[in-house]
Amino acid sequence: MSGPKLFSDKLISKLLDAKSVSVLTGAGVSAESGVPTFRDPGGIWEKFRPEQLANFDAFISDPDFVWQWYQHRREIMRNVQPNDGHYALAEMESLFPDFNLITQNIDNLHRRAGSKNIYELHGNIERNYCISCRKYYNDVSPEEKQALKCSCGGLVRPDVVWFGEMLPYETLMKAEQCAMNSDVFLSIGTSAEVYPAATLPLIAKESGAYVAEINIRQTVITEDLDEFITGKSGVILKRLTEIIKSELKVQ
Ligand code: BJW
Ligand code: ZN
Repeated sequence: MSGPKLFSDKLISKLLDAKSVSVLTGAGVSAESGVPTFRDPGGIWEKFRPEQLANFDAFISDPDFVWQWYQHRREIMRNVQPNDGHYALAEMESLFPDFNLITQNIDNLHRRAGSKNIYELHGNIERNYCISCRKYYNDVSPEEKQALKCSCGGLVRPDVVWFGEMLPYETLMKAEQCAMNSDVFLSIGTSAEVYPAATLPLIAKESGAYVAEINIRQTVITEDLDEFITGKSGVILKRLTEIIKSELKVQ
């Protein structure tokens, strides 16, 4: 394997011994695909404050504005492709006896890359549901410029988790179990500023896992973890997967 050393031998040996590996991904994992992050320079919240768009009150006070915002982001997400990081994570699923991908991303790129065991904490932008009867509307035309109305008369909203809303209960419980049971936990491309997702790497650490963070810059939790790996997740994850495969003698 050529090139500079990106991570420790300890991480490799922990991964080779691991029965259960879990990862938490955030917007940084999709940055190399061209999906804007939230809190980086040029990120989404530089133009719009979260409270303007990512909460229920904003939707109720101006449904069409919020709807158009999500239609715009759907357009971006439909036109991008998974990157090396998404593909590496999909491949990792077959390299470990138990591999869990917990994501805060709503962009569906992990699924498009082939990951199967996915826990989506903040929903999925491709789905919508009626706020009155919870009927789902998933094949909405990009041409729909106004917030859809359900057959029952209720407003149809994107199936994403806004500030002040509970995360899907079963998914969060499962994610917490994964964190508690993992031998190695990777926190990748997330600022770790949004709760409760941000507690998962810390839960894993408290439960005895070896916890590494992959990010282009340090975060608020870096100091609490075992290892910080600096760089783009696409590059790091591709390399990490190649090394694991070569050690395991997998083609
Ligand atoms: C790269 C890279 C590359 C870039 N490679 N890396 C005070 C204390 C504690 C909690 C709270 C509090 N006040 C309020 C709360 C609760 C609140 C919260 O956490 N607020 C904080 C901001 C303080 N949380 C909630 O409300 C949650 N619900 C909840 O707690 O329910 C219980 C409850 C209910 C009622 C009352 C009280 C409690 C819900 C959170 C929902 C978050 N929703 C969003 C929007 C989703 C829909 C949409 O997209 O429109 O989810 S917000 C946004 O942030 C989105 C993301 O999933 C989430 C996390 O962001 P992420 O992924 O980390 O992205 P960035 O941009 O922050 O970071 C990108 C990182 O990538 C950076 O570190 C870069 O360096 C890195 N990077 N390129 C590797 N190539
Ligand atoms: Zn309805």
